[in-house]
Amino acid sequence: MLYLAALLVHCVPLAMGQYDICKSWVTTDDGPSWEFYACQPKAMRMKDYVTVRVDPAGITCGDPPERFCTHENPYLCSDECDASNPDLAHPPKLMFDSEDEGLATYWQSVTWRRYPEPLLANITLSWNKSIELTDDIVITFEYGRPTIMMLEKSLDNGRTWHPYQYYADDCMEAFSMPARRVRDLSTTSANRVLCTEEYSRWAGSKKEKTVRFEVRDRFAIFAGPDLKNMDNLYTRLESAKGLKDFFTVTDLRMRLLRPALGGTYVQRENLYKYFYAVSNIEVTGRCKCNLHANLCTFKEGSLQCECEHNTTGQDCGKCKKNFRSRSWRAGSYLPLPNGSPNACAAAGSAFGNCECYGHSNRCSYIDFLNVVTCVSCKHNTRGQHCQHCRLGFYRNSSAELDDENVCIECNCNQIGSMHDRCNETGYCECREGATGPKCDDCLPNYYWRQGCFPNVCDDELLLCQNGGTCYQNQRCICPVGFKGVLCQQSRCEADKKDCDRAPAARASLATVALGALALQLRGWAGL
Ligand SMILES: *[C@@H]1O[C@H](CO)[C@@H](O)[C@H](O)[C@H]1NC(C)=O
Ligand SMILES: *[C@@H]1O[C@H](CO)[C@@H](O)[C@H](O)[C@H]1NC(C)=O
Ligand SMILES: *[C@@H]1O[C@H](CO)[C@@H](O)[C@H](O)[C@H]1NC(C)=O
Ligand SMILES: *[C@@H]1O[C@H](CO)[C@@H](O)[C@H](O)[C@H]1NC(C)=O
Ligand SMILES: *[C@@H]1O[C@H](CO)[C@@H](O)[C@H](O)[C@H]1NC(C)=O
Ligand SMILES: [Ca+2]
Repeated sequence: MLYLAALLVHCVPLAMGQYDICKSWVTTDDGPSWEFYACQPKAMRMKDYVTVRVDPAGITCGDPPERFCTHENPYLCSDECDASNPDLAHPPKLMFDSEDEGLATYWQSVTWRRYPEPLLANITLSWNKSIELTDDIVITFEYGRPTIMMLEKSLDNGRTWHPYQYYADDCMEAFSMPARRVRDLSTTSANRVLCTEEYSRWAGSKKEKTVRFEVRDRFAIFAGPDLKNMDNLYTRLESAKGLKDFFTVTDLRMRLLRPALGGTYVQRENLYKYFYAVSNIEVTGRCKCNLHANLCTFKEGSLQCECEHNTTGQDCGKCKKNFRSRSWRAGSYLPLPNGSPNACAAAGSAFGNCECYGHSNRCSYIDFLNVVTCVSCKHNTRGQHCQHCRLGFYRNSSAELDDENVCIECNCNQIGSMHDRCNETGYCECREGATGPKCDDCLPNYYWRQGCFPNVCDDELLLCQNGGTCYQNQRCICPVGFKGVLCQQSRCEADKKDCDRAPAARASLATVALGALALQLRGWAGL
Protein backbone atom coordinates (compact mmCIF):
# COMPACT_ATOMS: atom_id res chain seq x y z
CA MET A 1 0.00 0.00 0.00
CA LEU A 2 2.78 2.36 0.91
CA TYR A 3 4.48 1.42 -2.30
CA LEU A 4 1.33 2.21 -4.28
CA ALA A 5 0.97 5.60 -2.63
CA ALA A 6 4.53 6.44 -3.50
CA LEU A 7 3.90 5.40 -7.06
CA LEU A 8 0.83 7.62 -7.31
CA VAL A 9 2.63 10.67 -5.98
CA HIS A 10 5.41 9.97 -8.39
CA CYS A 11 3.00 9.92 -11.31
CA VAL A 12 1.19 13.15 -10.50
CA PRO A 13 3.09 15.53 -12.78
CA LEU A 14 3.27 12.93 -15.53
CA ALA A 15 -0.34 11.86 -15.70
CA MET A 16 -1.85 15.23 -14.84
CA GLY A 17 -5.32 15.56 -16.28
CA GLN A 18 -4.55 19.09 -17.34
CA TYR A 19 -4.01 20.07 -20.99
CA ASP A 20 -4.61 16.55 -22.25
CA ILE A 21 -7.35 17.33 -24.77
CA CYS A 22 -7.09 19.69 -27.74
CA LYS A 23 -10.78 20.18 -28.46
CA SER A 24 -14.24 19.14 -27.34
CA TRP A 25 -17.69 19.20 -28.90
CA VAL A 26 -19.78 21.60 -26.82
CA THR A 27 -23.30 22.89 -27.02
CA THR A 28 -23.75 26.61 -26.61
CA ASP A 29 -26.66 29.01 -27.18
CA ASP A 30 -25.66 29.10 -30.85
CA GLY A 31 -25.81 25.33 -31.13
CA PRO A 32 -23.09 22.69 -30.93
CA SER A 33 -19.53 23.49 -32.00
CA TRP A 34 -15.92 22.65 -31.30
CA GLU A 35 -14.14 24.34 -28.45
CA PHE A 36 -10.34 24.35 -28.57
CA TYR A 37 -7.80 24.18 -25.75
CA ALA A 38 -4.06 24.23 -25.28
CA CYS A 39 -2.91 20.61 -25.22
CA GLN A 40 0.23 18.54 -24.77
CA PRO A 41 1.17 14.86 -25.13
CA LYS A 42 1.61 12.59 -22.12
CA ALA A 43 5.03 12.09 -20.64
CA MET A 44 6.82 8.99 -21.90
CA ARG A 45 9.92 6.92 -21.23
CA MET A 46 12.12 8.67 -23.72
CA LYS A 47 14.84 6.03 -23.66
CA ASP A 48 12.60 3.91 -25.90
CA TYR A 49 13.01 6.40 -28.77
CA VAL A 50 16.62 7.42 -28.43
CA THR A 51 19.68 6.93 -30.62
CA VAL A 52 22.91 6.53 -28.68
CA ARG A 53 26.52 7.12 -29.58
CA VAL A 54 29.51 6.37 -27.39
CA ASP A 55 32.83 8.13 -27.99
CA PRO A 56 35.74 7.76 -28.52
CA ALA A 57 35.89 4.68 -30.75
CA GLY A 58 37.28 1.72 -28.82
CA ILE A 59 36.05 2.95 -25.42
CA THR A 60 33.62 0.03 -25.04
CA CYS A 61 35.32 -2.93 -23.36
CA GLY A 62 35.83 -6.37 -24.86
CA ASP A 63 37.81 -5.84 -28.04
CA PRO A 64 40.25 -7.35 -27.23
CA PRO A 65 38.78 -9.24 -24.25
CA GLU A 66 39.75 -7.69 -20.96
CA ARG A 67 39.73 -8.69 -17.32
CA PHE A 68 38.24 -6.38 -14.70
CA CYS A 69 38.00 -6.29 -10.93
CA THR A 70 35.72 -4.55 -8.42
CA HIS A 71 36.48 -2.09 -5.67
CA GLU A 72 34.91 -4.37 -3.07
CA ASN A 73 37.28 -7.20 -3.77
CA PRO A 74 40.10 -5.90 -5.95
CA TYR A 75 42.02 -9.18 -5.82
CA LEU A 76 39.16 -11.29 -7.06
CA CYS A 77 39.31 -10.40 -10.74
CA SER A 78 37.31 -13.14 -12.32
CA ASP A 79 35.02 -10.94 -14.40
CA GLU A 80 35.81 -10.62 -18.06
CA CYS A 81 34.47 -8.44 -20.88
CA ASP A 82 34.47 -10.02 -24.34
CA ALA A 83 32.69 -8.23 -27.21
CA SER A 84 32.58 -11.39 -29.33
CA ASN A 85 30.69 -13.40 -26.69
CA PRO A 86 27.05 -12.24 -26.20
CA ASP A 87 27.13 -13.39 -22.58
CA LEU A 88 30.22 -11.35 -21.78
CA ALA A 89 29.70 -8.32 -24.05
CA HIS A 90 28.66 -4.90 -22.73
CA PRO A 91 27.43 -2.87 -25.73
CA PRO A 92 25.76 0.60 -25.39
CA LYS A 93 22.24 -0.73 -25.98
CA LEU A 94 22.30 -2.35 -22.52
CA MET A 95 21.83 1.15 -21.05
CA PHE A 96 18.29 1.24 -22.51
CA ASP A 97 16.95 -2.32 -22.22
CA SER A 98 14.43 -3.44 -19.63
CA GLU A 99 15.91 -5.62 -16.95
CA ASP A 100 13.06 -8.05 -16.34
CA GLU A 101 14.95 -10.69 -14.43
CA GLY A 102 16.34 -8.15 -12.01
CA LEU A 103 19.82 -8.79 -13.29
CA ALA A 104 21.62 -5.60 -14.23
CA THR A 105 22.76 -5.41 -17.83
CA TYR A 106 25.17 -2.62 -18.60
CA TRP A 107 27.45 -0.85 -21.03
CA GLN A 108 31.02 -0.96 -19.82
CA SER A 109 34.14 0.95 -20.79
CA VAL A 110 37.69 -0.33 -21.05
CA THR A 111 39.68 -0.14 -17.79
CA TRP A 112 42.00 2.71 -16.88
CA ARG A 113 45.08 0.82 -18.07
CA ARG A 114 46.47 4.01 -19.66
CA TYR A 115 46.59 5.83 -16.30
CA PRO A 116 47.63 8.64 -15.71
CA GLU A 117 46.17 9.60 -19.08
CA PRO A 118 42.54 10.49 -18.26
CA LEU A 119 39.81 7.92 -18.94
CA LEU A 120 37.27 9.92 -20.98
CA ALA A 121 34.01 8.78 -22.52
CA ASN A 122 31.03 10.61 -24.04
CA ILE A 123 27.58 9.07 -24.13
CA THR A 124 25.39 11.07 -26.51
CA LEU A 125 21.62 10.57 -26.66
CA SER A 126 19.75 12.01 -29.65
CA TRP A 127 16.03 12.16 -30.33
CA ASN A 128 15.92 14.28 -33.51
CA LYS A 129 12.96 15.96 -31.79
CA SER A 130 12.55 18.57 -29.08
CA ILE A 131 11.64 16.96 -25.78
CA GLU A 132 10.40 18.67 -22.62
CA LEU A 133 11.70 16.97 -19.49
CA THR A 134 8.99 16.21 -16.93
CA ASP A 135 10.93 14.18 -14.39
CA ASP A 136 14.49 13.59 -13.22
CA ILE A 137 17.10 12.15 -15.54
CA VAL A 138 18.45 9.14 -13.65
CA ILE A 139 21.69 7.47 -14.68
CA THR A 140 22.53 4.21 -12.91
CA PHE A 141 26.16 3.22 -12.53
CA GLU A 142 27.20 -0.27 -11.56
CA TYR A 143 30.55 -0.56 -9.72
CA GLY A 144 30.58 3.08 -8.55
CA ARG A 145 29.68 6.52 -9.86
CA PRO A 146 32.20 8.73 -11.67
CA THR A 147 34.13 11.10 -9.45
CA ILE A 148 33.97 13.75 -12.18
CA MET A 149 31.36 14.04 -14.90
CA MET A 150 29.36 16.62 -16.76
CA LEU A 151 25.94 16.67 -18.39
CA GLU A 152 25.49 18.72 -21.54
CA LYS A 153 22.47 19.42 -23.67
CA SER A 154 21.67 20.55 -27.16
CA LEU A 155 18.54 22.27 -28.42
CA ASP A 156 19.42 22.09 -32.11
CA ASN A 157 20.02 18.42 -32.85
CA GLY A 158 23.63 18.49 -31.72
CA ARG A 159 24.91 21.53 -33.58
CA THR A 160 25.57 23.50 -30.39
CA TRP A 161 26.04 22.20 -26.84
CA HIS A 162 25.57 23.84 -23.47
CA PRO A 163 26.54 22.69 -19.97
CA TYR A 164 23.51 21.36 -18.06
CA GLN A 165 25.04 20.22 -14.78
CA TYR A 166 28.47 19.53 -13.33
CA TYR A 167 29.15 16.60 -10.99
CA ALA A 168 32.31 16.08 -8.92
CA ASP A 169 33.42 14.82 -5.54
CA ASP A 170 35.18 18.19 -5.26
CA CYS A 171 33.54 20.85 -7.42
CA MET A 172 36.16 23.49 -6.65
CA GLU A 173 39.04 21.24 -7.64
CA ALA A 174 37.38 19.75 -10.73
CA PHE A 175 35.54 22.76 -12.19
CA SER A 176 36.51 25.76 -10.00
CA MET A 177 32.86 26.02 -9.03
CA PRO A 178 31.36 26.11 -5.56
CA ALA A 179 29.23 23.06 -4.75
CA ARG A 180 25.50 23.79 -4.69
CA ARG A 181 22.32 21.82 -4.35
CA VAL A 182 19.26 22.18 -6.53
CA ARG A 183 17.14 22.18 -3.37
CA ASP A 184 18.73 25.48 -2.39
CA LEU A 185 17.85 27.29 -5.60
CA SER A 186 15.21 30.03 -5.57
CA THR A 187 12.52 31.18 -7.99
CA THR A 188 14.94 33.52 -9.73
CA SER A 189 17.70 30.94 -10.07
CA ALA A 190 15.61 27.86 -10.96
CA ASN A 191 17.36 27.53 -14.31
CA ARG A 192 20.90 27.95 -13.02
CA VAL A 193 23.60 25.53 -14.18
CA LEU A 194 25.42 24.31 -11.09
CA CYS A 195 27.99 21.86 -9.79
CA THR A 196 26.83 19.29 -7.25
CA GLU A 197 28.80 16.94 -5.02
CA GLU A 198 25.76 14.86 -4.08
CA TYR A 199 26.26 12.11 -6.63
CA SER A 200 30.01 11.70 -6.90
CA ARG A 201 31.27 10.75 -3.45
CA TRP A 202 32.24 7.18 -2.72
CA ALA A 203 29.59 5.34 -0.71
CA GLY A 204 30.32 1.76 -1.64
CA SER A 205 29.52 0.77 -5.17
CA LYS A 206 26.41 -1.23 -4.28
CA LYS A 207 24.73 1.41 -2.17
CA GLU A 208 24.55 4.64 -4.11
CA LYS A 209 24.31 3.93 -7.79
CA THR A 210 22.39 6.82 -9.31
CA VAL A 211 23.33 10.21 -10.66
CA ARG A 212 20.40 12.58 -11.11
CA PHE A 213 19.56 15.69 -13.00
CA GLU A 214 16.89 17.03 -10.67
CA VAL A 215 13.93 18.19 -12.72
CA ARG A 216 11.38 17.60 -9.94
CA ASP A 217 13.32 19.63 -7.39
CA ARG A 218 13.40 22.52 -9.84
CA PHE A 219 9.67 22.19 -10.53
CA ALA A 220 9.09 22.08 -6.77
CA ILE A 221 10.52 25.59 -6.45
CA PHE A 222 7.24 26.76 -8.07
CA ALA A 223 4.84 23.88 -7.51
CA GLY A 224 5.69 23.05 -3.91
CA PRO A 225 7.33 19.92 -2.47
CA ASP A 226 4.72 17.43 -3.74
CA LEU A 227 4.20 19.32 -6.99
CA LYS A 228 0.65 20.01 -5.86
CA ASN A 229 0.52 23.53 -7.20
CA MET A 230 1.22 22.81 -10.85
CA ASP A 231 -0.80 25.89 -11.87
CA ASN A 232 1.91 28.06 -10.41
CA LEU A 233 4.54 26.14 -12.39
CA TYR A 234 2.56 26.49 -15.64
CA THR A 235 2.14 30.22 -14.98
CA ARG A 236 5.88 30.56 -14.44
CA LEU A 237 6.71 28.53 -17.54
CA GLU A 238 4.75 31.07 -19.58
CA SER A 239 6.15 34.18 -17.92
CA ALA A 240 9.75 33.49 -16.87
CA LYS A 241 12.09 34.01 -19.78
CA GLY A 242 14.14 30.95 -20.69
CA LEU A 243 12.47 28.66 -18.13
CA LYS A 244 10.62 26.51 -20.67
CA ASP A 245 13.73 26.22 -22.82
CA PHE A 246 15.78 25.15 -19.82
CA PHE A 247 13.79 21.92 -19.62
CA THR A 248 13.80 21.40 -23.40
CA VAL A 249 16.42 19.27 -25.18
CA THR A 250 16.94 17.49 -28.47
CA ASP A 251 20.12 15.74 -27.29
CA LEU A 252 21.88 14.97 -24.03
CA ARG A 253 25.53 14.15 -23.50
CA MET A 254 27.17 12.60 -20.46
CA ARG A 255 30.85 13.42 -20.41
CA LEU A 256 32.50 10.91 -18.09
CA LEU A 257 35.74 12.49 -16.96
CA ARG A 258 37.07 10.34 -14.07
CA PRO A 259 35.80 6.95 -12.85
CA ALA A 260 35.01 5.89 -9.30
CA LEU A 261 38.21 5.54 -7.29
CA GLY A 262 36.87 3.61 -4.31
CA GLY A 263 39.18 5.68 -2.12
CA THR A 264 41.29 8.78 -2.29
CA TYR A 265 44.07 7.59 -4.54
CA VAL A 266 44.44 5.64 -7.72
CA GLN A 267 46.24 2.38 -7.06
CA ARG A 268 48.60 2.00 -10.00
CA GLU A 269 49.22 -1.68 -9.28
CA ASN A 270 45.56 -2.55 -9.91
CA LEU A 271 44.13 -0.41 -12.71
CA TYR A 272 41.63 -3.15 -13.65
CA LYS A 273 39.18 -1.87 -11.06
CA TYR A 274 38.75 1.57 -12.65
CA PHE A 275 36.15 1.82 -15.44
CA TYR A 276 32.63 3.07 -16.15
CA ALA A 277 29.58 0.80 -16.20
CA VAL A 278 26.11 2.24 -16.89
CA SER A 279 23.11 -0.05 -16.56
CA ASN A 280 20.29 2.40 -17.21
CA ILE A 281 19.58 5.95 -18.37
CA GLU A 282 16.04 7.03 -17.58
CA VAL A 283 14.77 10.15 -19.34
CA THR A 284 11.14 11.05 -18.78
CA GLY A 285 9.61 13.77 -20.88
CA ARG A 286 7.08 14.68 -23.48
CA CYS A 287 7.34 15.76 -27.08
CA LYS A 288 7.42 19.50 -27.41
CA CYS A 289 4.40 20.29 -29.61
CA ASN A 290 3.97 23.96 -28.70
CA LEU A 291 0.69 23.08 -26.95
CA HIS A 292 -0.89 22.17 -30.29
CA ALA A 293 -1.00 18.35 -29.95
CA ASN A 294 -1.87 15.73 -27.36
CA LEU A 295 -0.36 12.84 -29.28
CA CYS A 296 3.20 12.16 -30.35
CA THR A 297 4.03 9.11 -32.39
CA PHE A 298 7.15 7.36 -33.59
CA LYS A 299 7.17 7.59 -37.38
CA GLU A 300 9.95 7.10 -39.94
CA GLY A 301 12.57 6.80 -37.24
CA SER A 302 11.65 9.83 -35.14
CA LEU A 303 8.98 11.21 -32.87
CA GLN A 304 6.42 13.52 -34.43
CA CYS A 305 3.60 15.57 -32.95
CA GLU A 306 0.11 14.84 -34.30
CA CYS A 307 -0.70 18.50 -34.74
CA GLU A 308 -4.13 20.04 -34.14
CA HIS A 309 -5.32 23.65 -34.32
CA ASN A 310 -4.48 23.65 -38.04
CA THR A 311 -0.77 23.65 -37.31
CA THR A 312 1.87 21.40 -38.84
CA GLY A 313 5.55 20.47 -38.59
CA GLN A 314 7.52 18.12 -36.32
CA ASP A 315 6.83 20.41 -33.31
CA CYS A 316 3.58 21.94 -34.70
CA GLY A 317 5.76 24.99 -35.22
CA LYS A 318 3.91 26.51 -38.17
CA CYS A 319 0.47 26.96 -39.67
CA LYS A 320 -0.88 24.52 -42.24
CA LYS A 321 -1.02 25.76 -45.81
CA ASN A 322 -4.13 27.92 -46.35
CA PHE A 323 -4.27 28.60 -42.61
CA ARG A 324 -1.77 31.43 -42.57
CA SER A 325 -4.09 34.38 -42.39
CA ARG A 326 -2.42 35.24 -39.09
CA SER A 327 1.07 34.41 -37.98
CA TRP A 328 1.75 31.22 -36.07
CA ARG A 329 1.83 31.29 -32.27
CA ALA A 330 2.49 28.62 -29.67
CA GLY A 331 -0.44 27.69 -27.49
CA SER A 332 -0.34 29.03 -23.94
CA TYR A 333 -0.91 27.44 -20.53
CA LEU A 334 -2.78 30.63 -19.64
CA PRO A 335 -5.44 31.45 -18.72
CA LEU A 336 -5.78 28.55 -16.30
CA PRO A 337 -7.10 25.91 -16.34
CA ASN A 338 -7.50 25.26 -20.09
CA GLY A 339 -5.04 27.68 -21.64
CA SER A 340 -5.30 29.29 -25.08
CA PRO A 341 -5.03 27.25 -28.27
CA ASN A 342 -3.82 30.19 -30.39
CA ALA A 343 -4.97 28.23 -33.41
CA CYS A 344 -4.11 29.06 -37.00
CA ALA A 345 -7.02 30.52 -38.93
CA ALA A 346 -8.19 29.85 -42.45
CA ALA A 347 -7.09 32.47 -44.94
CA GLY A 348 -9.53 35.24 -45.94
CA SER A 349 -12.79 33.45 -46.52
CA ALA A 350 -14.71 36.62 -47.36
CA PHE A 351 -12.85 37.26 -50.63
CA GLY A 352 -12.00 33.79 -51.71
CA ASN A 353 -8.50 32.59 -51.00
CA CYS A 354 -6.23 35.54 -50.43
CA GLU A 355 -3.06 34.05 -48.92
CA CYS A 356 -0.96 36.58 -46.99
CA TYR A 357 1.55 34.05 -45.64
CA GLY A 358 0.70 35.15 -42.12
CA HIS A 359 2.07 38.65 -42.63
CA SER A 360 -1.32 40.36 -42.64
CA ASN A 361 -4.69 39.81 -40.99
CA ARG A 362 -6.71 41.71 -43.57
CA CYS A 363 -7.53 41.52 -47.25
CA SER A 364 -9.14 44.25 -49.29
CA TYR A 365 -10.92 44.23 -52.62
CA ILE A 366 -9.73 46.81 -55.13
CA ASP A 367 -12.73 47.49 -57.31
CA PHE A 368 -11.19 48.96 -60.47
CA LEU A 369 -8.46 46.30 -60.62
CA ASN A 370 -10.81 43.52 -59.58
CA VAL A 371 -8.19 42.00 -57.26
CA VAL A 372 -8.10 41.03 -53.63
CA THR A 373 -4.95 42.18 -51.91
CA CYS A 374 -3.42 41.87 -48.46
CA VAL A 375 -3.47 45.04 -46.39
CA SER A 376 -0.61 46.36 -44.22
CA CYS A 377 1.85 43.53 -44.73
CA LYS A 378 4.02 43.10 -41.63
CA HIS A 379 7.49 41.64 -41.09
CA ASN A 380 8.99 43.91 -43.79
CA THR A 381 7.02 42.24 -46.57
CA ARG A 382 4.99 43.83 -49.36
CA GLY A 383 2.95 42.81 -52.38
CA GLN A 384 -0.52 41.50 -53.09
CA HIS A 385 0.13 38.39 -50.99
CA CYS A 386 2.87 39.92 -48.81
CA GLN A 387 5.13 37.69 -50.90
CA HIS A 388 7.92 40.22 -51.59
CA CYS A 389 10.38 41.99 -49.32
CA ARG A 390 10.21 45.73 -48.75
CA LEU A 391 12.92 47.90 -50.31
CA GLY A 392 16.03 47.68 -48.18
CA PHE A 393 15.34 44.02 -47.34
CA TYR A 394 16.11 40.77 -49.13
CA ARG A 395 14.56 37.32 -49.07
CA ASN A 396 16.14 34.63 -46.88
CA SER A 397 16.19 31.84 -49.44
CA SER A 398 16.29 29.07 -46.81
CA ALA A 399 13.24 30.40 -44.92
CA GLU A 400 9.63 29.64 -45.86
CA LEU A 401 7.54 32.50 -47.19
CA ASP A 402 5.42 32.46 -44.04
CA ASP A 403 8.43 32.80 -41.73
CA GLU A 404 8.36 36.01 -39.68
CA ASN A 405 12.02 36.51 -40.48
CA VAL A 406 11.82 35.81 -44.19
CA CYS A 407 12.97 39.35 -45.04
CA ILE A 408 16.45 40.29 -43.89
CA GLU A 409 17.59 43.91 -43.69
CA CYS A 410 20.19 44.78 -46.36
CA ASN A 411 22.16 46.82 -43.85
CA CYS A 412 24.19 48.57 -46.55
CA ASN A 413 26.88 50.88 -45.25
CA GLN A 414 25.39 54.34 -45.67
CA ILE A 415 28.57 55.97 -46.85
CA GLY A 416 30.09 53.13 -48.84
CA SER A 417 27.00 52.18 -50.83
CA MET A 418 24.99 53.90 -53.56
CA HIS A 419 21.63 53.31 -51.82
CA ASP A 420 20.15 51.02 -49.17
CA ARG A 421 18.85 48.35 -51.56
CA CYS A 422 20.61 45.06 -52.17
CA ASN A 423 20.35 42.11 -54.54
CA GLU A 424 18.80 38.72 -53.79
CA THR A 425 21.87 37.50 -51.94
CA GLY A 426 22.16 40.61 -49.76
CA TYR A 427 24.91 42.35 -51.71
CA CYS A 428 24.78 46.17 -51.75
CA GLU A 429 25.83 48.35 -54.67
CA CYS A 430 29.10 50.05 -53.76
CA ARG A 431 30.46 53.51 -54.50
CA GLU A 432 33.87 53.83 -56.13
CA GLY A 433 36.62 52.33 -54.02
CA ALA A 434 34.27 50.50 -51.61
CA THR A 435 33.78 46.73 -51.52
CA GLY A 436 32.34 43.87 -49.44
CA PRO A 437 28.74 42.63 -49.27
CA LYS A 438 27.73 45.70 -47.27
CA CYS A 439 30.27 48.10 -48.89
CA ASP A 440 31.98 48.72 -45.58
CA ASP A 441 35.46 47.80 -46.80
CA CYS A 442 37.82 49.54 -49.22
CA LEU A 443 39.44 48.07 -52.29
CA PRO A 444 43.24 47.72 -52.21
CA ASN A 445 44.92 51.14 -52.65
CA TYR A 446 41.96 52.90 -51.05
CA TYR A 447 41.68 54.02 -47.45
CA TRP A 448 38.57 54.56 -45.30
CA ARG A 449 37.74 58.03 -44.04
CA GLN A 450 33.98 58.67 -44.23
CA GLY A 451 34.06 56.62 -47.44
CA CYS A 452 36.84 55.13 -49.52
CA PHE A 453 39.48 57.45 -50.94
CA PRO A 454 42.39 56.50 -53.18
CA ASN A 455 45.68 56.23 -51.32
CA VAL A 456 47.83 59.33 -51.71
CA CYS A 457 51.01 57.52 -50.85
CA ASP A 458 52.21 54.12 -49.88
CA ASP A 459 55.19 52.91 -47.89
CA GLU A 460 56.10 50.27 -50.42
CA LEU A 461 55.72 52.31 -53.59
CA LEU A 462 57.53 55.22 -51.99
CA LEU A 463 55.38 57.82 -53.67
CA CYS A 464 56.52 60.57 -51.32
CA GLN A 465 59.50 62.29 -52.85
CA ASN A 466 62.59 64.00 -51.49
CA GLY A 467 62.71 61.86 -48.36
CA GLY A 468 59.10 62.45 -47.31
CA THR A 469 57.35 59.70 -45.27
CA CYS A 470 53.85 58.38 -45.86
CA TYR A 471 51.35 58.94 -43.01
CA GLN A 472 48.46 56.41 -42.96
CA ASN A 473 48.30 56.35 -46.78
CA GLN A 474 46.75 59.78 -46.59
CA ARG A 475 49.54 62.33 -46.86
CA CYS A 476 53.28 62.73 -47.12
CA ILE A 477 55.12 64.28 -44.21
CA CYS A 478 57.73 66.39 -45.93
CA PRO A 479 61.23 67.22 -44.73
CA VAL A 480 62.08 70.86 -44.08
CA GLY A 481 62.43 72.64 -47.37
CA PHE A 482 59.85 70.65 -49.30
CA LYS A 483 56.12 70.80 -49.69
CA GLY A 484 53.33 69.63 -51.92
CA VAL A 485 51.15 66.54 -51.74
CA LEU A 486 54.12 64.29 -52.53
CA CYS A 487 56.80 66.67 -51.20
CA GLN A 488 57.66 67.22 -54.83
CA GLN A 489 58.07 70.95 -54.49
CA SER A 490 61.04 72.75 -53.04
CA ARG A 491 59.99 75.59 -50.80
CA CYS A 492 62.65 77.85 -52.51
CA GLU A 493 60.99 77.55 -55.85
CA ALA A 494 57.58 78.02 -54.36
CA ASP A 495 58.15 81.04 -52.22
CA LYS A 496 61.11 83.38 -52.14
CA LYS A 497 60.69 84.15 -48.41
CA ASP A 498 60.88 80.45 -47.48
CA CYS A 499 63.93 80.16 -49.59
CA ASP A 500 65.72 82.94 -47.68
CA ARG A 501 64.86 81.46 -44.30
CA ALA A 502 65.57 77.82 -44.98
CA PRO A 503 69.32 78.06 -45.81
CA ALA A 504 69.84 80.29 -42.80
CA ALA A 505 68.30 77.69 -40.55
CA ARG A 506 70.46 75.01 -42.08
CA ALA A 507 73.58 77.15 -41.59
CA SER A 508 72.91 77.68 -37.93
CA LEU A 509 72.51 73.98 -37.42
CA ALA A 510 75.81 73.37 -39.15
CA THR A 511 77.53 75.85 -36.86
CA VAL A 512 76.38 74.04 -33.74
CA ALA A 513 77.51 70.70 -35.17
CA LEU A 514 80.92 72.07 -36.06
CA GLY A 515 81.31 73.56 -32.62
CA ALA A 516 80.62 70.21 -31.00
CA LEU A 517 83.12 68.50 -33.28
CA ALA A 518 85.75 71.04 -32.44
CA LEU A 519 85.24 70.45 -28.72
CA GLN A 520 85.62 66.72 -29.17
CA LEU A 521 88.77 67.05 -31.25
CA ARG A 522 90.25 69.24 -28.58
CA GLY A 523 89.47 66.57 -26.00
CA TRP A 524 91.32 63.82 -27.93
CA ALA A 525 94.32 65.98 -28.48
CA GLY A 526 94.51 66.57 -24.76
CA LEU A 527 94.31 70.33 -25.19
C1 LIG B 1 33.08 14.81 -25.72
O1 LIG B 1 32.31 15.89 -26.25
C2 LIG B 1 32.94 17.14 -26.11
C3 LIG B 1 32.02 18.21 -26.65
O2 LIG B 1 30.77 18.19 -26.04
C4 LIG B 1 34.24 17.16 -26.84
O3 LIG B 1 34.89 18.39 -26.64
C5 LIG B 1 35.13 16.05 -26.31
O4 LIG B 1 36.32 16.00 -27.05
C6 LIG B 1 34.41 14.72 -26.41
N1 LIG B 1 35.24 13.70 -25.77
C7 LIG B 1 35.44 12.51 -26.29
C8 LIG B 1 36.25 11.58 -25.46
O5 LIG B 1 35.01 12.18 -27.39
C1 LIG C 1 14.82 13.88 -38.20
O1 LIG C 1 13.44 14.19 -38.28
C2 LIG C 1 13.07 14.79 -39.52
C3 LIG C 1 11.62 15.20 -39.42
O2 LIG C 1 10.82 14.15 -38.99
C4 LIG C 1 13.34 13.80 -40.66
O3 LIG C 1 12.98 14.39 -41.88
C5 LIG C 1 14.81 13.43 -40.66
O4 LIG C 1 15.05 12.45 -41.63
C6 LIG C 1 15.23 12.90 -39.30
N1 LIG C 1 16.67 12.72 -39.28
C7 LIG C 1 17.26 11.64 -38.81
C8 LIG C 1 18.75 11.64 -38.84
O5 LIG C 1 16.61 10.71 -38.36
C1 LIG D 1 -9.07 24.00 -38.66
O1 LIG D 1 -9.62 23.98 -39.95
C2 LIG D 1 -10.81 23.20 -40.08
C3 LIG D 1 -11.20 23.18 -41.54
O2 LIG D 1 -11.36 24.47 -42.02
C4 LIG D 1 -11.90 23.79 -39.17
O3 LIG D 1 -13.06 22.99 -39.27
C5 LIG D 1 -11.40 23.80 -37.75
O4 LIG D 1 -12.34 24.41 -36.90
C6 LIG D 1 -10.07 24.53 -37.63
N1 LIG D 1 -9.53 24.39 -36.29
C7 LIG D 1 -9.25 25.44 -35.52
C8 LIG D 1 -8.71 25.13 -34.18
O5 LIG D 1 -9.40 26.58 -35.88
C1 LIG E 1 17.39 32.10 -42.89
O1 LIG E 1 16.39 31.21 -42.48
C2 LIG E 1 16.89 30.01 -41.89
C3 LIG E 1 15.72 29.08 -41.66
O2 LIG E 1 14.68 29.73 -40.98
C4 LIG E 1 17.61 30.39 -40.59
O3 LIG E 1 18.12 29.24 -39.98
C5 LIG E 1 18.74 31.35 -40.93
O4 LIG E 1 19.36 31.77 -39.72
C6 LIG E 1 18.21 32.56 -41.68
N1 LIG E 1 19.35 33.36 -42.13
C7 LIG E 1 19.53 34.63 -41.77
C8 LIG E 1 20.73 35.30 -42.33
O5 LIG E 1 18.74 35.22 -41.03
C1 LIG F 1 24.60 39.80 -55.91
O1 LIG F 1 25.78 40.55 -56.08
C2 LIG F 1 26.99 39.82 -55.86
C3 LIG F 1 28.14 40.81 -55.94
O2 LIG F 1 27.99 41.64 -57.05
C4 LIG F 1 27.11 38.71 -56.87
O3 LIG F 1 28.27 37.95 -56.62
C5 LIG F 1 25.88 37.82 -56.74
O4 LIG F 1 25.91 36.81 -57.73
C6 LIG F 1 24.61 38.64 -56.89
N1 LIG F 1 23.48 37.78 -56.64
C7 LIG F 1 22.44 37.75 -57.48
C8 LIG F 1 21.38 36.77 -57.12
O5 LIG F 1 22.36 38.47 -58.44
CA1 LIG G 1 20.38 -2.27 -18.57
